[in-house]
Amino acid sequence: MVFFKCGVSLISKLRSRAVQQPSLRDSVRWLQVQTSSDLDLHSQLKELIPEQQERLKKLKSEHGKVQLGNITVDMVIGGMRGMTGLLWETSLLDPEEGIRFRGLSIPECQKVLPAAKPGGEPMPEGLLWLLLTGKVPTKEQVDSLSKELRSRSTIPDHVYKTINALPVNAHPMTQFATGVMALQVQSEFQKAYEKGIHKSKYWEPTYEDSLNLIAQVPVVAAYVYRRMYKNEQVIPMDDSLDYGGNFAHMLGFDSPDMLELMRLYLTIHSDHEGGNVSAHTGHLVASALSDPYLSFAAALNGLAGPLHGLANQEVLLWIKSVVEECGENVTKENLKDYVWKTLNSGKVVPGFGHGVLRKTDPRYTCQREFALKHLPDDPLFKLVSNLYEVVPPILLELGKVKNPWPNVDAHSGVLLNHYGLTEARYYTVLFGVSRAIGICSQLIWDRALGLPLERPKSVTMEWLENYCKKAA
Ligand code: NMX
Ligand code: MLT
Repeated sequence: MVFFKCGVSLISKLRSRAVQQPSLRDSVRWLQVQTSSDLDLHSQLKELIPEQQERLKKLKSEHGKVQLGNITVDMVIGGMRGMTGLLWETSLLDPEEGIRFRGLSIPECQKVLPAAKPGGEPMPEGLLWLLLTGKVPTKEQVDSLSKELRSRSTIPDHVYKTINALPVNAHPMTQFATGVMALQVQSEFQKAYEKGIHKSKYWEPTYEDSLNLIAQVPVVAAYVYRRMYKNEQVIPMDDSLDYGGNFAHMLGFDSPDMLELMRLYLTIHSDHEGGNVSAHTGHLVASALSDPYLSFAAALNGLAGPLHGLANQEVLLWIKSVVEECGENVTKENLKDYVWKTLNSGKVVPGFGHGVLRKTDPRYTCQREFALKHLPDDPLFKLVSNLYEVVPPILLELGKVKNPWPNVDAHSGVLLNHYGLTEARYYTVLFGVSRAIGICSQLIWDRALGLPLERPKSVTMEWLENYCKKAA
C-alpha cells in the first residue's frame, strides 16, 4: 500500500531517469516510497539504521582501497576544492544541476513533498523526514511530525537571559548562536555520555537532541528578532500552525504568502551536501562526539561569514546601496558601472559565484519563480532580474571567476523585504534555522553509521616544495 500524495508515477519517472543517468541512479536507489503508515519518525529510523550500517560495512570491506582520483598541490592549498573527502548521506550537489535531497531535485520536492495548502510550497518538516529516512512522507506523517516539533519547542528561561546579556544591537547571528549554546545545557547526548552509553546507542540521544534543537531554533531566532527590532514584544507559537508557518507567525508575519515563502525558504536552505562551511564545520565538530548543540553552534559561526551565509545580508544591503546611489529605476548601464565600482574597490559582488556550482543555483531559480508568481512588479525584484543579465558577463570578463551565475543568496532578501522583513542584518539567522534541519539529519546518521573522528593530514609549504622537487 502506498501512502503518497503524487502517486507512484513520479517515483517511476524518477527511477527510469535514474537508470539513464548513472549519477542519479545511486542517489535514487535509496529513495523509497513511504510504505508504512507509521507516524513516528523515530521508529522509521530504528528500522533503517541496521540496513545502512551493513551497507557501509560492505562498502568499506569490498571497496575500501579503490582510488578516487588524484589530489594535487592546488587542491591542498586551494581550500580542498574538488577534493572528495567526506561522507554525507542526506544530499548531493551536482555542479551543473544543483542540489538533490536524497535524490530529489528542488522542483521534484515541490511536487512530491506535502504542502500546508493544496498546491502550495513544500513543508520543511516533510523535507526533514525525507532527509532522515530517504522516503517521501505522507501528509499525515508530516502533520504528526509538526505536532511533535511543537511539543518539543519549550525554551528554558536561562536561554533568554543569556541572550539578554548581550547588547541589543549585537549582530543577530551572535545572539542566535549564543542562544543555541545556551540550549546545550539540556543535551541528552551529553548526559548519556557522562552516564556511560554504548557507542551503538549514540544515535538515540543524538536524535533526541536534534529534534529538540530543530524544534527550538525558530523560537530562539524569533526571540532575537523581536528583541532587536520589535521592542521585545514576543509572539507565542500558534498550535494550529506548521513549522514554517509558525516561524513566520512568531516573527510577526501572518500573510498567507509570507507563510508560504517561509516554508519554501526553510526547505531550500536546509542542506547543500557536506562540504560547505557550515555543514562541514558541524560535521567536523560532531566527529569529536560533541553533541548536536555544540556542533550546530559551531556551524552557525561559519554560516555567519560573508562568503557563506552572511551573503544574503550583504546582497540586500548592496542592492539598497545601488538604489540609494542610482535610484530604484536604475538603468542597465548604471548597474554595470556600479558592479565595476564594487569590483574595483576590491570587494566581491555578493550573491554571485559558488565553490561547486557552475550554473545558476536552482535555489535562485525557485525563488525567482515564487517572485514571478507573487510579486512580479516589486521594484527590487526587477532590479534583481536586471542583475541576472548584467553581472555574469562582467564576472566572466574578470577572467578568474569560475562561476559567474547567481547563488541562493542573490534572491532571498528581496522576497523577505517585499513582505516587510526588511532588516537585512537578520537574514542569515533565517538561513541558520533552515540549516539545522540538514546538519542535524546528517549528524544522526554520523552516529548511526559510527563515522570516525575527522582528522585530515596537513603539510607545510616546505614539505610541499621538497615533495615537488623530488617528484620533478
Ligand atoms: N565577485 C567578485 N569576485 C569573485 C566572485 C564574485 N561574486 N566570485 C568569485 N570571485 C573571485 C574570487 O574572489 C577569486 O578571486 P582571487 O583569486 O583574487 O582570490 C576568484 O574569483 C576565483 O574564485 P572562484 O574559484 O570562482 O570561487 P571560490 O570557490 O573561491 O569562492 C565564493 C566561492 C562563493 C566564496 C565566491 O564566488 C564569492 O565570494 N561570491 C560572493 C559571495 C557570496 O555570494 N557568497 C555566498 C555563497 C553561497 N552561500 O550561501 O554560501
Ligand atoms: C550552501 O548552501 O552551503 C552554499 O551554497 C555554499 C556551498 O554549498 O558551498
